[in-house]
Amino acid sequence: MLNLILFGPPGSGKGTQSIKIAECFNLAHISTGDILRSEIKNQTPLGLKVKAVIEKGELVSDNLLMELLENAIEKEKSKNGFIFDGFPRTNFQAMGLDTMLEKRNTSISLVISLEVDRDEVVKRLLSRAKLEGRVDDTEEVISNRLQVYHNQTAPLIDFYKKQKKFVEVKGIGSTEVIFDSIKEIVSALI
Ligand code: B4P
Repeated sequence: MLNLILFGPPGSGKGTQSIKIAECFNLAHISTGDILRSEIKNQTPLGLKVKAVIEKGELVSDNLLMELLENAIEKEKSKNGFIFDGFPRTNFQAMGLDTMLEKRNTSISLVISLEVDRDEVVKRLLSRAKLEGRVDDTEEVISNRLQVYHNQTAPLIDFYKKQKKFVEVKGIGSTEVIFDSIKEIVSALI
C-alpha cells in the first residue's frame, strides 16, 4: 500500500494538493478538516461538540480524532492506499496512526511537507475568507491556528525525520507546478 501524509501549516495547500494526489495515484483522501466541517454542517452530536473548538482555531481532542480516523479508514478498502490531509497534528495522533496502520500490516510510506511562509499562508486564508466565508479564516483565528501549528504540530517534523520519511516541497507557485514536484517524488516510491 502507498500511505502518504501531506504536511504543512494551515493554508499551505494540503487540501488542494491532496485531491490531485488521490486522483492520480488512486488513494483514499482522508481530510480530518473536511470530515469535521461536514459533521458541523449536519449538526451531528460530534459536530455540535467540536464547533466552538474549530471556530477558535484550536485542535479537536486527540481521542475524538482517533475514533473518527478509525471509522474513515474502515470505510475505504478498494484503493491503493491513503493520503492523510491535516492528520496527524499531534504526537499522540502520529503514534496512534502508526499503531492503526500496523494492525493492518502496513505503514506510512512518506510525509510530504509543503513549505510556505507565514505571509503567504495568511494572504491565502484571508482571500479564502472572502470567497468561502470559513469561520476560522479571520485574522485573529488564523494567527491562533499558526501558533497551534507551531506548538503542537511542527514537532512532528522530527518524529518523521527520525524515521527517514520526511521530504519538503516548495509550496509556493502554481498548483500545477507544485503538484508536478509531488508527483515526481511519489512516482519514485512505486
Ligand atoms: P484543515 O481543514 O486541515 O485546514 P487548513 O490547514 O486550513 O487547510 P489546508 O492546508 O488544507 O489549505 P487549503 O488547501 O485549503 O483544518 C481546519 C481545522 O479543523 C483545524 O484548525 C482544527 O481545528 C480542526 N482539525 C482538523 N484536523 C485536525 C486534527 N487532526 N486534530 C485536531 N483538530 C483538527 O488551501 C488554503 C487556501 O490556499 C485555499 O483558498 C486555496 O485555494 C489556496 N491555495 C492552495 N494552493 C495554492 C497555491 N499554490 N497558490 C495560491 N493559493 C493556493
